[in-house]
Amino acid sequence: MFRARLLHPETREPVDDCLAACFPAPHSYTGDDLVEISTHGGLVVPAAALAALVAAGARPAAPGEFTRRAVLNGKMDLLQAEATADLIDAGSPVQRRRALQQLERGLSGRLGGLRSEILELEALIAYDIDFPEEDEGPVSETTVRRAWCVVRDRIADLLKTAPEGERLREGALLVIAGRPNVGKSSLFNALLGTERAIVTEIPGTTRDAIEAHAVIEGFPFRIVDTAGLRDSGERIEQLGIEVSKKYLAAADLVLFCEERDDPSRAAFLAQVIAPVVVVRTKADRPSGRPAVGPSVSAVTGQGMTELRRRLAEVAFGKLLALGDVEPVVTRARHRTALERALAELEAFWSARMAGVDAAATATHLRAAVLALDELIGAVTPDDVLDRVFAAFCVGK
Ligand SMILES: Nc1nc2c(ncn2[C@@H]2O[C@H](COP(=O)(O)OP(=O)(O)OP(=O)(O)O)[C@@H](O)[C@H]2O)c(=O)[nH]1
Ligand SMILES: [Mg+2]
Repeated sequence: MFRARLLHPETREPVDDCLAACFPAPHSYTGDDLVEISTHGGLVVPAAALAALVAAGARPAAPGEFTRRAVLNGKMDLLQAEATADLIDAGSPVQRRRALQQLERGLSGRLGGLRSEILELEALIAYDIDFPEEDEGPVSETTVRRAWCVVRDRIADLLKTAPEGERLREGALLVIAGRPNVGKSSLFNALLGTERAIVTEIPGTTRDAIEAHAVIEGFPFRIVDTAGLRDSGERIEQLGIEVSKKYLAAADLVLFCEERDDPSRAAFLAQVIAPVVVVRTKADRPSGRPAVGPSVSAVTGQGMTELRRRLAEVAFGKLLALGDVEPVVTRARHRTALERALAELEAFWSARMAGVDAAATATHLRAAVLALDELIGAVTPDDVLDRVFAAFCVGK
């Protein structure tokens, strides 16, 4: 790192007194020779510095270009590159911890292990390939079957983390529903910790769905407050109710609010596909019969801790049970690659059972390895790289 005077290459006019840090290859972020120039801030100086650099032959980087170069130069794999983007975008503690774990090769390591296991399985059947006429090779069928089962189950287990893993990147869509005036907006505000939605004693106050981000027990949620569900002749309210129904269809989970036993609850539950948490609202008020689910009060805060825990459990129960060490797949790209690997492993066994010769069955194992290699980024077609880095911002 040294102090330098930045001159315009043509006019030789001094542009700034700046700091330059040199990172010689291969020890830089990208693996190339890299110089980082820190100029004074403001509007004019950085723009003039950039103009001088462009005049000297530089060009602005494309979105994600630095990380893309790092991948191509073998400084990190594709999963680590995705984790870099996830770490920057993280909006909740669990997202940050997961991204960091992936950046530290948690998922890459697991996939590398699976890859070796498939290659070992291929080695086990090598004798059958070399001596197809022999009945019984030196490796028993039980050994082959056990090795196959282990790797297949491990891939299937990893795939099971995909629904909640993908939800972790997007935030779980939590839709608050119930009859008018039961306290939905009050609960929405209480979960957000700010007075975002309007609350009044008039039924039908919320006309349109309102969406906001919130962190519950460290997990990301997108919470939607909706118009209370009822048969309304009023046009705007009716439109709001239609919007509520659309959100309900897309929900990851639904928080159904009722002030007392709601006779419409059963009909409502029958229509919703997502898991539903039923809460009794306004718990600070004396009520008749005991509640079916948890009771909460948006006014006193009673029951809110239990409710938060319950919501995190319903939306992210599998991840909670896994803990922080087990790797998780968080993108559709991961899921489809693992599905391909799993399908090839299944095809391998069916072919073997059908008496297909060993050399032909081995092509399925190689295809499974290729699917994992593409996932890790060991062999990466350009269009895959394009898709991964399209989501990056400039300068990363
Ligand atoms: N005592 C008490 N009153 C509450 C509580 N939650 C909401 N209320 C009151 O109940 C009324 C309705 O609250 P909202 O949060 O607007 O209810 P809503 O379900 O959003 O109503 P709509 O938008 O009309 O469907 C307001 O007068 C609130 O002050 C609570 O926990 N305790
Ligand atoms: Mg409301």
